[in-house]
Amino acid sequence: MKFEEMPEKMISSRYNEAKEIYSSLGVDTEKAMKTLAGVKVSMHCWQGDDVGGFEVNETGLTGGIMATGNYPGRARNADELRKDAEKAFSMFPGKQRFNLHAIYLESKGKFVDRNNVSVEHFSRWIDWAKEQGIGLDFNPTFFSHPKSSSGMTLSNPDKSIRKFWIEHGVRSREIAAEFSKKLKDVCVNNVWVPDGMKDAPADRLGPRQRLLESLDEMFKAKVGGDVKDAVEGKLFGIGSEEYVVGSNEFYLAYSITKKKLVCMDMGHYHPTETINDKLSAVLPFVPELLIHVSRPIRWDSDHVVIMNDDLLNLAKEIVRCNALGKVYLATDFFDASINRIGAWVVGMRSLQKALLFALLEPSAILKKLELDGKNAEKLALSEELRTLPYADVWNYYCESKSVPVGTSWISELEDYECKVLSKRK
Ligand code: RNT
Ligand code: ZN
Repeated sequence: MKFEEMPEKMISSRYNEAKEIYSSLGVDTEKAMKTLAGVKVSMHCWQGDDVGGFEVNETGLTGGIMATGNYPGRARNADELRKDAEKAFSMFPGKQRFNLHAIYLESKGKFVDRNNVSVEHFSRWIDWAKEQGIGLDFNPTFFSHPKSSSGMTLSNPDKSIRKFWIEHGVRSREIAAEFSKKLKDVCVNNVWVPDGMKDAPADRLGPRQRLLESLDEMFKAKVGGDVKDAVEGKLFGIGSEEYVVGSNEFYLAYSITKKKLVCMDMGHYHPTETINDKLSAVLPFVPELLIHVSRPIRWDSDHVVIMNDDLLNLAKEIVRCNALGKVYLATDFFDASINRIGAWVVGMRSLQKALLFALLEPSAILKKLELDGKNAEKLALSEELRTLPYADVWNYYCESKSVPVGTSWISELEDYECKVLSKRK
């Protein structure tokens, strides 16, 4: 089936009507689009190849996370991954950012261990980012490695193993600093370690004390550039169901006392616990934070992000807290069972749509109703808002940014699959 583009005339006439409808509620659609255009989302590289990376001694994904599925067309090397990412970029509006993991190095066929990674292994990524006019973010990789097979890295009881991972962390911060300097942009460097235990530990405190010391050691070195170090906690992982050393409480306390960014991943809490309420609880204590935009289903399953209530509520909170300038947004999901470029684009477009929806909210009216004790009216208005023509504003926005409007990108996706992905055997 061919998904046709909406005629240009229809896009603008529908937009003009939507603009009037929003304006009657005191909402300026032009301003909303302008604000959205200023938001940069960091698209994660790892959806493109199921968190495999390009190390010479690739060991396969370990560390409490799992990509399931074997849909054909996975990027097999960095050139393919860059091409795929470019294709994805062409299907959502605006220049965004790209988020790399240390295992996405290019080492010319030579084995480079994690404690020896350096910016030279990412020089092609830097050149590409310059060509694309985008910033890069970074993540040290503390999983998929023989020295993480015990399930413990920075908190390992063995000092030499801790030292190895501290070195990796420092190398990664140096790479992030080079990204920042070479691209003249900020670089968020996010630390997530898989450390944990399957069953009840005899000692919960010891590993946490060791993690704390390792982190301090890792963050001690001054690396220059505009690097924002972040730490990401978690409730549980596969094989660390009972105990995760870097739990959410641990990192919230760490980030506040040590002035690091806390990273809240939407999938890292109890199954019914969402992060939208956490934003206003944390913001009074921190200048900035990182959010991993993901979608848990029954567990930290890292499903492709869609515009569900969790995402809308998060977007609304970011806007209502006036925190767009304080929150770094980074996607984090990996579905290997569907076209991977489709996964990227669905996630990115959904997040942008949710932000636009939030920016189109007449929040002043909602707040006033609440203050006046008119809570039925507040509820009624927020329900009616769901059916306002935000899609007409979204379509117009896509058109103005010269990217596919509405469903038409689905045909482009199929075309790329047929011409490029299906040729990868
Ligand atoms: C794992 C964390 C982490 C990873 C990436 C690949 O549970 O969410 O952010 O998904 O580092
Ligand atoms: Zn995450």
